[in-house]
Amino acid sequence: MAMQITLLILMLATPVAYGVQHIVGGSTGWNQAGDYVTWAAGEKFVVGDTLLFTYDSSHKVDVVSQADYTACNSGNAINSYQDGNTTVALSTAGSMYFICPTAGHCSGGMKLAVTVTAANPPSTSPTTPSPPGTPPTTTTPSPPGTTTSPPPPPRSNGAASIYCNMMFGFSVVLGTMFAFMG
Ligand SMILES: *[C@@H]1O[C@H](CO)[C@@H](O)[C@H](O)[C@H]1NC(C)=O
Ligand SMILES: [Cu+2]
Repeated sequence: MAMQITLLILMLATPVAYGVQHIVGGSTGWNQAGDYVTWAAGEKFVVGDTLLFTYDSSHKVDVVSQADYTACNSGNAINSYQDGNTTVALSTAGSMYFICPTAGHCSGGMKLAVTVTAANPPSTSPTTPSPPGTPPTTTTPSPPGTTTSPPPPPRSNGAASIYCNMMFGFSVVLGTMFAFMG
């Protein structure tokens, strides 16, 4: 029993780092066949997530400004990668822009804009109007100890809710223990 308690305490003490890795272009990857407008529209980018660009040596990844994204100009790139397997951390809320600097590729559509949202937006801010017709998101908490996680794991409401679920599980376990002891 002491073992289980130690494990639970360890779980609680471990900071929850829960970022989603977005493989740019999905199974297509980063190349001229990709449609990155459609791909990005189907993803939800949150601070703490990462992008993974996979590409061959005919391509690169340049991080650029919005203006250079629009103009397909790689002359002022903020960052440039060419290792073929590039992870970019989405560390701040806002927009990020990527283009392939190989001649003709960006203008042919090899460009990506992502909008990154804060990890824990205020849930009930009266000044934040929610989009019409959006149902409230309800995540069914799974009991602790359940290890049925299908890949990829569904995004929960964030670290806070995971923490809450864990705290809930913890108190249930403690309560049960004390019920048996007393
Ligand atoms: C590419 O990078 C990802 C994330 O760092 C890593 O998991 C994967 O093993 C890498 N793949 C190759 C082929 O290096
Ligand atoms: Cu390219």
